[in-house]
Amino acid sequence: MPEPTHIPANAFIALGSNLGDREFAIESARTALGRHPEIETVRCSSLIETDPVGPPGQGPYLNGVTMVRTTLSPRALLDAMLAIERSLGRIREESTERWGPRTIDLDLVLYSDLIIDEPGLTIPQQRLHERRFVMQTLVQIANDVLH
Ligand code: PH2
Ligand code: MG
Ligand code: MG
Repeated sequence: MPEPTHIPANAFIALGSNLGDREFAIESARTALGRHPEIETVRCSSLIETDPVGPPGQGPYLNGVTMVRTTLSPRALLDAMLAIERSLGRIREESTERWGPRTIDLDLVLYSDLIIDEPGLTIPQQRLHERRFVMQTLVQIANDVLH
């Protein structure tokens, strides 16, 4: 039996890339999200170039945020996002370094007004308000959301 369908929820997904064709990676991830039968794209921010936060010696990121409406649970949405990262060639070991460079990164930053703190799943995203590289594009499409 598939997981039961949930009441539709709004969620915000942050996308980032600083390796290879960054724009292609992010646009491909957005396309894959929208193609998922239980995910509907509501709004997309622009993509902006941001200075890397993390270890030195890595290139600038391209960052953006997508708002979706989904009947997936937070955990099932996260699993779908990780599957998209893998399908786009992200190798988790490409950087054993924390906050090292990555071909594509999808982070679940907000899911409805839920607060979740489980292994691998923290919503709202940790220190979201401090991450300018997320906030700068989140505010473009989340004008009615309070964190
Ligand atoms: N993601 C990180 C670490 N550092 N820096 C920028 N500018 N943009 C990111 O998306 C980013 C980062 C961890 O995922
Ligand atoms: Mg990230
Ligand atoms: Mg991530």
